[in-house]
Amino acid sequence: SPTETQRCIEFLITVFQKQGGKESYSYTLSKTEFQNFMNTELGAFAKNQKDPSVLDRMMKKLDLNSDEQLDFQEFLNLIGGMAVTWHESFLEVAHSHKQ
Ligand SMILES: [Ca+2]
Repeated sequence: SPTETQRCIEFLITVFQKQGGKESYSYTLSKTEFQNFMNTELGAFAKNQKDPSVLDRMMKKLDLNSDEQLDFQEFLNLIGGMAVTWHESFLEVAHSHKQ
């Protein structure tokens, strides 16, 4: 049976394909699909952004080849970036508890 890590990778692929399949290109996220993904899957993050152009700017930054679609690699940069941010905030919390 798959390990937790394998399941986690598989899950990311499923989430990406499910979201990406809503418009014509199955294996990329359009701007609408990206916004939809952020609002449904990362709603807490999206709600904290008072400025609605934040998601626009994020999309532009993530779309490395500027084709206005996020492919799986570009999507993983988003997940990776969030993981690093969350990891750092865990470290900060752990650190502040020590003092
Ligand atoms: Ca792209």
